[in-house]
Amino acid sequence: MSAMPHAVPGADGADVNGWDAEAAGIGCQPGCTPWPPALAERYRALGYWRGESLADLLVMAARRHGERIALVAGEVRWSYNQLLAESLRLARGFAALGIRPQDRVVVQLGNQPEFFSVIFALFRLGALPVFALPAHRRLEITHFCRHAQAVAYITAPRLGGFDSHALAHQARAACPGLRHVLMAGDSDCFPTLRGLPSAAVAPLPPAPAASAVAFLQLSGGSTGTPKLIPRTHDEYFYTLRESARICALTDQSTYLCVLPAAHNFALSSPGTLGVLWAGGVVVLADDGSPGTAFELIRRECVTITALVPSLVPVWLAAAARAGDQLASLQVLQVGGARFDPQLARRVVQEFPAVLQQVFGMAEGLVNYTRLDDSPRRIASTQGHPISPDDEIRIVDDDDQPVADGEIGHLLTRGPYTIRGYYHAEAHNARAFTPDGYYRTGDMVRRTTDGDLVVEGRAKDQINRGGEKVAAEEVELLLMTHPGVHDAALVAMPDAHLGEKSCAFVIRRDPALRAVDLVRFARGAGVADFKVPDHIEFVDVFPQTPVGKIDKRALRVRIAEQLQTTNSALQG
Ligand code: AMP
Ligand code: DBH
Repeated sequence: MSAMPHAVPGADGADVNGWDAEAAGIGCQPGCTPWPPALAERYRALGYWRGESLADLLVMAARRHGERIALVAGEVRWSYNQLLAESLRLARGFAALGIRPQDRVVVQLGNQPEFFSVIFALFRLGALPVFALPAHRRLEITHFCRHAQAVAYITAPRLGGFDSHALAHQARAACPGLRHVLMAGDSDCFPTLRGLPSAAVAPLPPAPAASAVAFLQLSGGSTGTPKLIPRTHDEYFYTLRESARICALTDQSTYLCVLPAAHNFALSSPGTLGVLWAGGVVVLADDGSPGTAFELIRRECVTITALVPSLVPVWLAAAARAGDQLASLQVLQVGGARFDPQLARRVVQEFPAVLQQVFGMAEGLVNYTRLDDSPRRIASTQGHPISPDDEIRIVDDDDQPVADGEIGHLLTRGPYTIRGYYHAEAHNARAFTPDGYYRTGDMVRRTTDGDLVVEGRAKDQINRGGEKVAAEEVELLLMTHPGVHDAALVAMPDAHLGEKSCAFVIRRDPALRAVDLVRFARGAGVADFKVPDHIEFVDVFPQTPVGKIDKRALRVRIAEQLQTTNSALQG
């Protein structure tokens, strides 16, 4: 297979594998793959890409909805005008620190108003937020800072229950390129957002081109190091507009954000940014428990919210006792991981809001069931793409189309699906076809109605209730332990999360215990959700005929073992 032209254009935007990126006005940033000019032209002509940036989104929303409430977090309420003013104050402050257009800034914030003022400030500057999750720790944060060559890291003193000061010190020590660490909140050790030089100290640079990359989103990935996803203003704005339309958002909509705000689902499908575009209210929650969420739904008259499937059973149980607490809720979105059709049917029948299934990815393609679809379609499919120009191919292992209705690998390209990861040439050659389709790693079939059903996964990943764990990343980590000879991470069934992770380990040191390895992984500085949930010691790995580790056999082995244990417990 010949490699896709994973172009890394020069800063001058000169000829790139036959594409004149400058003339096309797209993806001229180093490390980013441009769209072919003819397609870019087409997406513009069709009105998908309108030359408006995500900074323009907030300016337009503030012009229309100025004094109306944009954000609610606890007792804090910010109007659109306040959000815009605060983001401009920060933009000036960042500029005064020397943060320039195109600079990368790792942003690790919880569901707090500052998440929005910070990212809109960076959008206005043309600097690129790199969206870390609150759960990320030293290894992930230092990797993002180094890989993106970030000049700044913006975090909060507390992330959930976690005191992030030590993490911030570690990041600064490990990343010499990091010129600034800023805290959203009080801190004795680091400069705060509040303390940034204010008002007209620094002039703002010209607004960024809408064709430029707006931010780097994270991929759940399947490789040893997490990949970064460059998304442009133009194409992301398109998904926000269309998602808002598909979800029937208006300025009367109120969205409850219970998932991490930086997650692509909560950010854009239609998420907080789609709601801000529509002029609605975004309510930020600290967690997704019904105890927290239902009270906010009642108090703020929430109309739409988004969950991962693992939250659904507790929401269903609590809804049965909720009285009229949920009376305002119109739409319950569920996505991010496999959603059991039986559970989906229960939501359709029992939950007092319309279910919308969402199958999306930070790389681009998003599918929705439509609000007026039949209950059967909503319960049994993951819907269809946002755009008529989303191209879908369902293929066998040799990239040949499967017959209609058969299961195959999902490949896609279109007006908002990336053409390459950030600075990842070798990986891009595998992750994209020569003609630019993204290999999603998902196994799907298409119904006669044109909906997609996710049937499985070919990528080496564990989807732990919507939190994605790249197997290789954890395997490499475990293999840095001197007592480990080899490791293979696979998914095992879990009643609550859908999947958890099981590490099969070949020991070098026979005295090594599972608890030692778990402690080791925890201490290594990775997000907690990547620490193996279970460890099995083995002498050899089963092999496929071509001599690779047979992970399917390992998955079967642990699933059978769990079943035996469960039967024994029940018997
Ligand atoms: P990421 O590429 O990290 O943004 O993760 C996106 C992946 O999450 C998809 O490629 C799917 O594997 C998975 N995913 C998202 N939504 C769904 C869904 N509704 N059903 C099944 N899997 C999903
Ligand atoms: O899982 C995802 O990444 C996801 C799910 C739903 C996503 O990125 C999205 C919608 O936009």
